Amino acid sequence: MNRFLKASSLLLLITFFIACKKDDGASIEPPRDYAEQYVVEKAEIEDYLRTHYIASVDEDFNVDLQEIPTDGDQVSIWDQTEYPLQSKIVTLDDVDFTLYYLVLLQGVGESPTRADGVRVAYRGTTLDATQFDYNPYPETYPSLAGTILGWQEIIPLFNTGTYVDVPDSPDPAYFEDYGAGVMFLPSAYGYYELAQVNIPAYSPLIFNFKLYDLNYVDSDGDGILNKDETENGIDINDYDTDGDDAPNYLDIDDDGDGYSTRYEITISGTNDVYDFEDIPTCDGGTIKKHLDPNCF
Ligand SMILES: [Ca+2]
Ligand SMILES: [Ca+2]
Ligand SMILES: [Ca+2]
Repeated sequence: MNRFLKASSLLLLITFFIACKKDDGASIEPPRDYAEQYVVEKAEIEDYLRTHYIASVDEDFNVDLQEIPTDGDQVSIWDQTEYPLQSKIVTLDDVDFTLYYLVLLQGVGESPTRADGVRVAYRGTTLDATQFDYNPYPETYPSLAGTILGWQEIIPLFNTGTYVDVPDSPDPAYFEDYGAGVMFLPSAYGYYELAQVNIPAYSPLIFNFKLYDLNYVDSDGDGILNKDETENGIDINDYDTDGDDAPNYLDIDDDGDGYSTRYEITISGTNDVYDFEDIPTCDGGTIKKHLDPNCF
């Protein structure tokens, strides 16, 4: 997707210069209202799900989605039961969005947070089946936070796979039992008003993706991995111990007591920090001390 971001910047620049040449002083059209635009796209996405079917899923979980022909008896993506259609409700600017997705395989390993590194392969298409990107081999992204919002919401619902490298075998190593799925995203969770190569502005996007591997990240460098900056499956964006609007994974003083988390979890007399599980509670306390504003 970096490629797209670059392409997008270039495109913006070109568009800007063309716009300037054509009509000096003309203002750039503001992005459309999320709620209004989503009404249109939700209908488009649901129509797609009711008029297309899963023609095939191969052994590498590459999916072929096709339009149901007139008088065809294929069962739509919406109605089929082999890969029951799933959805996740998310909120952006007070608008609730339904992100539809299919689980082709859950995966057996770990799940990333929205700010962890991932190794993925994917194919991206628009609803009219235009392929705008295709990366069939494992590609590394240092953080999901640098990708579109839809990836940040859906990929963490899957698990990584197992790396298989047979010693002395000339065959390349590979992954098995990895998470694989399909996501159907409204454009607010893609590129919205920013047109990309082969993606017009306000295009819903379909990604067929595989999650092979992940790399846990410590975004705020406080010594605690993002995955441990929350609990009970709460999205790391929504976990904010001191309520200062900086979620713990981006807050260097999680409990807001004036002592940095790193200081609080450093083992006395050393420069090392405790493993997360070993961070002590305060005397008589029940929560780890970096989350307890009553001590440090
Ligand atoms: Ca951290
Ligand atoms: Ca905070
Ligand atoms: Ca603190």
